[in-house]
This record gives sequence, C-alpha cells and structure tokens, in this order.
Amino acid sequence: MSNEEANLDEREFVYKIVILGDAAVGKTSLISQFVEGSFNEDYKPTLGANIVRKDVNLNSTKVRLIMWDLAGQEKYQVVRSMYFQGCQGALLVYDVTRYNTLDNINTKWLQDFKKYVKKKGVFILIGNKSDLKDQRVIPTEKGKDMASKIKASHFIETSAKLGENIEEAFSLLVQEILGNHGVNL
Ligand code: G3D
Ligand code: MG
Repeated sequence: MSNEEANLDEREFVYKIVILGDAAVGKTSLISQFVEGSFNEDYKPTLGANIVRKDVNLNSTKVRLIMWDLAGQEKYQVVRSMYFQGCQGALLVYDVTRYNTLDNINTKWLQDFKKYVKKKGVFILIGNKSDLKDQRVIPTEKGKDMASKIKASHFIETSAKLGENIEEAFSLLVQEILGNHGVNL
C-alpha cells in the first residue's frame, strides 16, 4: 500500500461544534452522556465556556470533536464572536417541557449562529427531556415543524437523563459536517 492509500484509509478531521439553547435545557447533560467515562473538559472562565473533546470513528474516518458548551449564559453576550469562531456545526437544543425554549431557538440562538458562522455552518434541532412524559408541552410534530421551518439538517428527540438518542444526535451532526466538507464515508 502506498503512503497515499494509507492516508486515505486513516483520515482525520478536527471539527468545532457549539451546543446552543436556553439555560437548563440539558446542554451540559447531553455532552456528559455523549462523552461518558472519558469526560474531559477544560473550563475557560474568560469565555464562560466549557470545552470538551471527543474522538469519534465513522468507518475508517476519525473525527476529533471539540465541543463548546456555555457555562453561564451571561458571559456569552460579550464573547459571542470567540464562541463561534471556526465553528462548523451546532446542536440547537430546546426542552420539550418549556415552550419558550423552542421559541428562542429561532428568535435567538439560530440568529446568532447565522450571524457569526457565515459559511459552511450546519445545524440540527434537538428536543431534549423526552423522558418527562407527564410534563411535556411540545409535541414531536411541533419540533418537526420548527426543524423544517428553520431548515435544520435533522430533528431528533433525546433524553440526556436516560441516554436515549444521544449517539444518534451527535453522529447525525458529524455526518452532516463531513458531507458539507465533501468527505465521503
Ligand atoms: P444546561 O447545560 O443546558 O444549562 P443542564 O442544562 O445539562 O445543566 O441540565 C439542566 C437540568 O435538567 C439538570 O437538572 C439536568 O439533570 C436536567 N436534565 C438534563 N437533561 C435531561 C433529560 O433528558 N431529562 C430530564 N428529566 N432531566 C434532564 P438539575 O436538577 O441538576 O438542575
Ligand atoms: Mg450547562
């Protein structure tokens, strides 16, 4: 096997993604579930952000994900440009038990993402806390409607508490980013 072929077999990519959504929708919980045992975070107080790394393998493609998670929403206002710098994708997260968290996806979080991430930014919509069946106020259909309205690449409901659909959610975003960069799996 030539060197070139060897390289093709072991491609490595590094992508920065941001997790966006109102306070307490479950952003940090989603990351903790996804990263599991190898939880590895680096809190940047000046940015008000946790930066968490995870390596994922899709077929023979290695992707190092650098996930930026807001720690306290107030600092975000002043450091938005840093937060979004070099970002290739976003998880837009709302809480199925609180209507205003879905409204804010379109009016707040997506507006920021579009403003600061000009080219090649992909995003998926996540309705979290699907395990809280009695407290749910946003039906699945409403989430789907919002996803098509804002042209999200995908829509998925998750439970960070039970660990449901977490791998799937991150994997959908990674595949979308790879596709967006012309990488065929
Ligand atoms: P944030 O990072 O978006 O601010 P967190 O949100 O991850 O800190 O979660 C906020 C609260 O929601 C936490 O509860 C957390 O346990 C809970 N939570 C997150 N995801 C889920 C979920 O899928 N289901 C349920 N039932 N709860 C969830 P506390 O009580 O620690 O504040
Ligand atoms: Mg958090």
